[in-house]
Amino acid sequence: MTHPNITNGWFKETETLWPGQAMTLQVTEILHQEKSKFQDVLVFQSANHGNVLVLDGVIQATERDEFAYQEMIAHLPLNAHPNPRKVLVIGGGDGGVLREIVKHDCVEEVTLVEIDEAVVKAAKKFLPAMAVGFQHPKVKLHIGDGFEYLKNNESSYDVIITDSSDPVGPAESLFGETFYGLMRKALLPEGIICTQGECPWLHLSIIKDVLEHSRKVFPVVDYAWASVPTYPCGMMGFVLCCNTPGRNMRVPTRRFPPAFEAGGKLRYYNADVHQAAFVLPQFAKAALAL
Ligand code: SPM
Repeated sequence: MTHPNITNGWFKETETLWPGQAMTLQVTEILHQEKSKFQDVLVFQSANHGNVLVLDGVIQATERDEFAYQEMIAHLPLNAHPNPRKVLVIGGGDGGVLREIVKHDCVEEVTLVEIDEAVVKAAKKFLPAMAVGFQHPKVKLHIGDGFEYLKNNESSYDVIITDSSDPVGPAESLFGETFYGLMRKALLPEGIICTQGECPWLHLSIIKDVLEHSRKVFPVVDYAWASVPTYPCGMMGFVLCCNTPGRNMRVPTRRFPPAFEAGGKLRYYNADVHQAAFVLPQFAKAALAL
């Protein structure tokens, strides 16, 4: 098998969203490649980052550091909510976010809406430590368009997580005001959303736009980040919005028991990291008016 992003045994991630720079990873074997109805799907085995999922040439998850992103996008909103019982995930077809959500015993039902079944199938075959999330009895999988799903499910969810790729290709519309309006309508009172919030080093103008239209829709909007080494610049943001005026999402409302945090069930998130994640470097704090 060959792939246009792999030359002489190295994968190179080039994308117009981060011009002039490229993450490279050494490839030991191409495990899967297909043009799905929506995008180019690639999974390769790397020399020291485990198996790697790539969509349209952009790294989505490596087995070495995926836990940082998946834990944060899940546990920030879930632990900011007083009692999350019904959760919706839009995107997240690798299953890693599901794996994290079901760590919350109070969650009764999780629905994942993924537009591209090819991603789910590839994850189940080649990324079993992430796709394990699909096996949980509380999880329902719906293959379809997140936009359409939201339109048909008003006032239904305590937490909505949008685990999307970047705002080019199939995920572009997930960064617009209309989508945020639909998410708000799909929330129950006290509901919280958390979305993939790009990188302040690269995308301040995209993030500013998203925060601006979020503020038109939600009474409380905030921004957090995590260190994810294989994403461009190693920094990944999260947009959090809440339906409850005055709620402070920076302090966890609920906490995992200390033994759970320390017992190997979590590798990135803990209650201190939750609070620290909202502390931004000055250039980002000022630009985003936080
Ligand atoms: N469940 C993992 C899916 C990952 N979704 C987010 C991927 C983002 C990849 N690009 C990062 C660009 C950083 N600005």
